[in-house]
Parts: sequence; C-alpha cells; structure tokens
Amino acid sequence: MVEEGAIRTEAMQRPDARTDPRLNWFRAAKFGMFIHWGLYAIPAGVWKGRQIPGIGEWIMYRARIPVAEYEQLARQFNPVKFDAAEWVSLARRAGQKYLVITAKHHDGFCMFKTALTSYNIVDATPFGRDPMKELAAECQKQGIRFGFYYSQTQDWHHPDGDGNDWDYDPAKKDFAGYIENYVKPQVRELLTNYGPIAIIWFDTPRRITVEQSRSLVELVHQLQPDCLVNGRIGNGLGDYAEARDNRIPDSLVDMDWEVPATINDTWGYKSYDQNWKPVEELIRKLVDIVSKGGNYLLNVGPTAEGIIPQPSVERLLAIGDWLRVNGESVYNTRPGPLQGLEWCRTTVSATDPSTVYVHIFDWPHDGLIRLVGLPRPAAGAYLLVDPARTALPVTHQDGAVLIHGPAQAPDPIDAVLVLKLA
Ligand code: FHN
Repeated sequence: MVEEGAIRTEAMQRPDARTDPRLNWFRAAKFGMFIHWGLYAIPAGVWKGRQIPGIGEWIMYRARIPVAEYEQLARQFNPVKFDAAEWVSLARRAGQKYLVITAKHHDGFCMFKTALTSYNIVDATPFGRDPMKELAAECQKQGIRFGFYYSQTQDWHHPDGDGNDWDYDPAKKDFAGYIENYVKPQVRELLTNYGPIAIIWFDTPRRITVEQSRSLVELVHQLQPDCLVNGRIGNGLGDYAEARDNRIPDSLVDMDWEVPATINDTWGYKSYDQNWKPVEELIRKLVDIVSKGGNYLLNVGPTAEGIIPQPSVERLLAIGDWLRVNGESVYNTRPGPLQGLEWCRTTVSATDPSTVYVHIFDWPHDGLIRLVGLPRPAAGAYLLVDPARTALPVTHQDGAVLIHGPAQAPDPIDAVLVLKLA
C-alpha cells in the first residue's frame, strides 16, 4: 500500500514498467545528483533589493517579473567557473550513479542549444557554450548516467506555456500547440544531440492530458528506447513513480520510485539560504528511502559563476565516504525483511536473499541487538565497518535473533550489521 500523499496518483508508475528490465540500472543505483541551474542563479533570491520568499528558481513567478525584464539576465549569464569534469567527479565521489540537470525549468530559459528559440544559453549569453554537451561527455567518461529535467507544462517565457498570467492572457493560450510545436521538438533535440540519455525528468504535470502524456512517453521511447520517463509526465504513465519533493513515504512502496530532495531549502541557488541539513540526516534519509525501495535524487544549486556551493560539496563528499565503506548495504539492494522500526532499517542483497543488512541508527547501550520477525534463523553476523569481518556471537531466544555487538556504536550515524540467514 502506498501511503496517502507521499506519491501523488498522477505521478505513479505505469504498472507494466514494474518488471521492465530497462529499469534494472535504476533499481541498483539508489542515489543520484539533481542539478537546478539557470538564470535564477543570478538574482539568487533577491530582486530589486528585496528578498523574495520561496524556492530560488521560482523568483520570476513570485516577483511577477515581466518577460522583457527577466530576459535581460541572459546577457549577464557567464558562468566562467563551470567545469563539467568537476561536477561529474563530485557526483562520482559522492557515490551518485546518475545525474539529472535542468535543460529547461519553468522560467523557460533553455540551458541547451535549441533551434526552437534563441532564448538559450548558446545564443543569448556571453558564455556561448552548451554546458549540457560538456556534461553529457563527462558523464560518459566518468561512468555516470545522464538525464535531463524538462518543464513540459509550465513555461513562463513562452506565450502558450502554463503559468505566466502577468504577461500573457491565459484565455488566449494555445497549450496544445505549445506541446506539439515546442515541447516535442525540444524533447527530440535533447534525445538526439546528447548521446545516450538515461532519464527525461518531467515536472508539474498539471493540465497535461492523458493523450499528451502518452505521446510524450512514446516519443521518448521511440527516440531512445532505454531512456526512462519519470512519474511527473503525469496521468500515471511514468516508467517509475516520483514522490513529492522531500517527501519520504512512511512505509515500503511496491513500485520503482524516487524522492527528489534538497540539501537546504531551495533547488535553484539562493545566496541567503543557509539551512543546510546535517550529514547524519542526509545519510539516514538515503538509507530510509532505500529500505523502502526508492532512490534518492539529491539536489545541488550551482551559482551563476558555475560553482556548486561549498556546504553541498562537503556534505556530498561525506556521504561518499560513508558509502565507500557501506555501499554494499545500499546499492543493488531491495527492502529488507524488517520494516516499520524506529531504531533501524533493513535492506537485502538483490542477488543473495540470505544477506540482510541491518542499519542501526540507535545503537543499544549494551551492544545487544535484538531482531524479531526474521524469516529464517541467523547463521552469522559481522559489522560492515570491520574489514576483518570478525564474527559476532549470535544466539536465538524466544523467536528473536540476538547479536552480541560492542557496547560502543561502531558508527554513530548508521552502523551496518551484515546478517547471514541460515
Ligand atoms: O516547481 C518545481 C520546483 O521548482 C522544483 O523543480 C521541484 C523539484 O522536484 N519540482 C517542482 C515542484 O514540485
């Protein structure tokens, strides 16, 4: 059962995709990097001296900035410090297996070269480069799967896109024409000009019709059969389900799904958002999500210069350090046999069902770990942090498995116990 609310019905997985082998890499990957990068990084949350509340990439909407004014930002966009190799290397060192970046967000500015409008990073900025080309090539080189975020309904720059009612009269919008003559040709460009694309990440489906969602999914699959479409294509037609932003379901979800999430409180860069989540919280969220069958798509919002904020870098590297020791209990696992416990999470190897990983968030003071409800008795146990794999004493008592660990928590964030079932 899906917890009411964590995943909207419209963003759920198409049932026949549940067993589709094209998703196998996604099922093993667990952790990806989301990048929100666009013109909004220039105002960075401040417009005409006023701090605009809300998420940074929504500044045009929240401050009702006229198209003619917002457009001018393009002339200043010159992210000379952008280095695709560095960004991809950060994702790799963080243990992230895929990367999804905003090709076009709701503001309508295209961060890729497109023939459909000159309002794009190559033609409208002094920068003049296509960062998507550079990132696609780097991802290939460093073994990270590459995907595009594309806002298919909202476009505050295009007269027929959704959302902008301060420049354009909503009653006069030709939304169907915008999907056919603008969105589809751009999706075609993205899937033709950048090599293999792992995911097209649509967002805010809103009024998109079943027919429109379906034809977009078909277009993607026709151009690149292996490319996945996320749940926010709408109408329950995605290859996998998309949870709401920063929302982790309460219990295990029997679908392929993902949680898009922020490290602070914004997606696009905001100069004054310093509400960074601690490493402990991020690692536990990753483990919590994976233990319920999902993936964690964790966002960074680079600056207008092309720099990923240092607090994000530090946290990602710390997660990477943790994963280098404990990755076996995360990648290519499935939800474990014990669910709904406060103090621990469990995962199980996808290739060996007798290997269960017990992720202990609250280590017991006496070091005695008591597990009730395992499907079979335990044959042995060791700590994943222990390279020697020293066997811990295991006993059975009244249907419980008791593992006698050290009194001191081997890892205060998440100490992973490897349990071999008989
Ligand atoms: O409106 C967007 C928002 O700006 C951001 O891109 C997030 C990421 O999941 N999606 C939408 C809100 O759900």
